[in-house]
Amino acid sequence: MQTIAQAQATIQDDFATEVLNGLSRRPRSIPCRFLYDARGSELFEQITGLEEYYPTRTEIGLLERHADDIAEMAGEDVAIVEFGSGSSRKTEILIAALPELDAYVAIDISAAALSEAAIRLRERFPGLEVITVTGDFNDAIDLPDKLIRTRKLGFFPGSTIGNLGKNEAIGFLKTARELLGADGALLIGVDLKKDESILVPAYDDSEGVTAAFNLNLLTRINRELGGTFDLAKFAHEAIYNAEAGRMEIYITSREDQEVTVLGQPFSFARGERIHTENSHKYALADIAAMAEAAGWTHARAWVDDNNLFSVNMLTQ
Ligand code: AVJ
Repeated sequence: MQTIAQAQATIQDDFATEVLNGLSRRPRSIPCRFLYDARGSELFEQITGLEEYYPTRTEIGLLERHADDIAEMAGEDVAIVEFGSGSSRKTEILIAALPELDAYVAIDISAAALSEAAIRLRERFPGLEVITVTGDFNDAIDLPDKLIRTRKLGFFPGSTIGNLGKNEAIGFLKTARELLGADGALLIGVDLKKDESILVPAYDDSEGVTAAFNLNLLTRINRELGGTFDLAKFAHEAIYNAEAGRMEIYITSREDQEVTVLGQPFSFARGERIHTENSHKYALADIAAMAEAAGWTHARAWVDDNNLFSVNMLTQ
């Protein structure tokens, strides 16, 4: 067993290693999971309420509209296992629709988000067993032994799968399939391909919340790794890469400059970028193909009237 202090030191170490490696390679890139410190998670919550950011409200609309269908496919005496649960707001819709729910397992990298959500859910659903697991859902996860025989419905909303590359996404779907077991299912929200005129503002909003979310990574590096980034000298950039079918998020240097992190110098030319996130967009046929490549059956997809977003039920 690790102590909390040891676990925190490991996490810190991982951040230091990833940032130093990420700033040293070309093109520069830092894994997007580091965007979600306490402030980053708060800013992401704000993003989900933005007019330009259609995914959250569209997915919530789909879950509400089709809750009964979803519940029927899920069946009774099932446990929900959520990958990257965040605020668990969407899960509340599912839990309310699944009266015979055995347990809810919430997995997230933010301990703060987990405990806040657990308190709220235990209050709203007093009979429900809420189990929190702090960790990266891409890593191996140990479910409590008592859930071994319980049928499991995985829940992976928000198009978080879009952060992964296509092969990584298939890898995740395979791992989830093993964790959820032979009688498990997976309910997964996936953002759909659409016109750039909708996509770009969704990742570069007029209020600058997404910019603050992205640039907060530099604030985190300054605080946790003794970085010297001047935020005024960097800009948020969001572009659609049509060939790769994804939004790409960057932090771009506004001028030639030098920055140090953990005492190590890094020089930036004007216009030089740090790649901080990918958000892949898929057609329904791509989703079915990825699911099948991972051994799942693409049993059903629910899509809104504007074809913005999809909620998909994968079964064995
Ligand atoms: C949490 C990965 C689904 O890609 O839409 C939103 C993250 N980044 N705005 C997304 C995000 C900038 C979001 N995901």
